[in-house]
Amino acid sequence: MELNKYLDVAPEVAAALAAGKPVVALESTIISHGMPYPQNVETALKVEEIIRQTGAVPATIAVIGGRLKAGCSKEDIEHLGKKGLAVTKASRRDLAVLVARGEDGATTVTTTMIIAHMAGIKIFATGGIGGVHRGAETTMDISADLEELSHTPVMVVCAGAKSILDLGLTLEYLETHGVPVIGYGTKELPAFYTRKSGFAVDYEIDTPAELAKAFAVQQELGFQGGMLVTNPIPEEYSMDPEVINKAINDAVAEAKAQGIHGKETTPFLLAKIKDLTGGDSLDSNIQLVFNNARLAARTAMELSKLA
Ligand code: PSU
Ligand code: MN
Repeated sequence: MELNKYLDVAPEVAAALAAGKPVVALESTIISHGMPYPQNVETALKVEEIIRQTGAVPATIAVIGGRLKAGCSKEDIEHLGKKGLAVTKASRRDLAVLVARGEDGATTVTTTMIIAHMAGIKIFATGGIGGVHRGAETTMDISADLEELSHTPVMVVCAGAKSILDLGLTLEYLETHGVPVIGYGTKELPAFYTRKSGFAVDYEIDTPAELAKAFAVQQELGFQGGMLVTNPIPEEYSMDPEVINKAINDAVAEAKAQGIHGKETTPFLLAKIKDLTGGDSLDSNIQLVFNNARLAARTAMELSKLA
């Protein structure tokens, strides 16, 4: 495949892809905007280590000095984590200008999928995806992540979505756009901090081999879209639903009162929830990312056997 002239694939990632070995993409908004320094850097490096230990090659994705990176160095990750909120949160509409100007960007689920696909990476692990926000019937605030899932062929392994979103409308949107929503070992959509949401997923799948098979068939059918795998947070790290739901409701009310909108909404809500739960939510967040990285790596290994 001819690679995009703005893309740098790290040597280790390029070698793995050329040899048909498993590779797992990781996003960088979670580093710059999702967690405080230094836990963000520690977590990002640990996630890479977990993927390696499982048997795949990690590729943290970001925009550094206007270059699209499929595979960040340790220094890149340290840079993104230290610079934090000063790194532009980069969605699809931001990429061209950031590259043209030679700037940095922290990639969301959307842009991580885009760059992963450019590089030839098929599986991506993260924490939570964006979705249809509560009140979207008036604000029209719907994450570009859903649109990307509808037309970019990358499997996204996440812990569901936070109920800062309207989970029911998020599922409706994904249905309309033809994105399969899979529960890993569950029939219920997990709600990030908790294993349950009250909403059903489309299919329960119980093994990485079956996940890989479903994704391979989707590609062989010539479908261009992605697949969303929702992996419940391990029981021991899941939060008390009452505590977390109160924090989420308070955060949503505060965002409304302060008139927060646009791309600031999600980072504002995430930071507020962390304040309100005194850091307990950060610990859960870190653990669920580890759990998703493991599943993504195991699935990438199964997928590489099918190719
Ligand atoms: N939801 C989370 N954690 C996150 C994000 C969303 O629970 O870190 C980040 C991801 O990078 C996601 C982005 O792609 O926020 C979505 O932002 P928006 O809602 O502005 O599209
Ligand atoms: Mn939005």
